[in-house]
Amino acid sequence: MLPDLFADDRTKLALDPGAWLLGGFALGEASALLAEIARTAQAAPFRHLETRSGGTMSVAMTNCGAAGWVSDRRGYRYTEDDPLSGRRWPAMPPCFRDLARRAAETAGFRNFEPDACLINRYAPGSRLSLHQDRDEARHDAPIVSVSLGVPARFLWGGRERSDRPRRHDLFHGDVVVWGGPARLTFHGIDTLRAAHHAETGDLRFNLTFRRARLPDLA
Ligand code: MD3
Ligand code: FE
Repeated sequence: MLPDLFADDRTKLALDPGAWLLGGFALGEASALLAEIARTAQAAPFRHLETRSGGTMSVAMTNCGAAGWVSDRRGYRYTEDDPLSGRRWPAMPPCFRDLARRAAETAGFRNFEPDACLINRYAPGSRLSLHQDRDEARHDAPIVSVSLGVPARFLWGGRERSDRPRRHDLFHGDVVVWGGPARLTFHGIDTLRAAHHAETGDLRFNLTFRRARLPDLA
């Protein structure tokens, strides 16, 4: 058999069936994305959400789009309003939606219509423990994630929490698309190491685009 010359090509790497790493896919737009993150955070500041168990997340979060993901003592859910302000979440910038749609299309998912963009901010020491994303109304749409700033070690397991996680480094401008059989994969982010990035200092940002609600409610 011929060797697969593209097996390690980061421009489009199959991590698993339904899971695609698009290495550097957002590099050319990264500065524009960071500017829109800063603008969003002026209206809806980053905050450390409470968990149901009374802990506080080490990752700071905010949202843009028609729906935003929140956690508090009542649990996890999507809301139309930012609980901090009582106002709608800031609109999703067109360049966010365009990027998410192009990435989904590149991975074979046509017509992705994200209505929620969760923005995560990691400082040195922040981590996100192994979890599934299953608070969305439908699991047929993919999830698109965009990494910006300091690199992180991404952990991804299988369909069971007990599946031994694999590790993968995510760099500035990397995009990952998860759909189909990969949609409910357990995943997380290892403790962020102290490092410097020219555009973000010691921070890492992650955009996660989702279809949170049913289309007729959008
Ligand atoms: C695999 N965020 O916000 S993005 C999250 O880098 C989240 O901030 C991480 O997990 C971050 O929920 C990881 C990569 C990712 C996102 C969603 C997934 C991987 C996924 C959904 C299903 C399977
Ligand atoms: Fe997640």
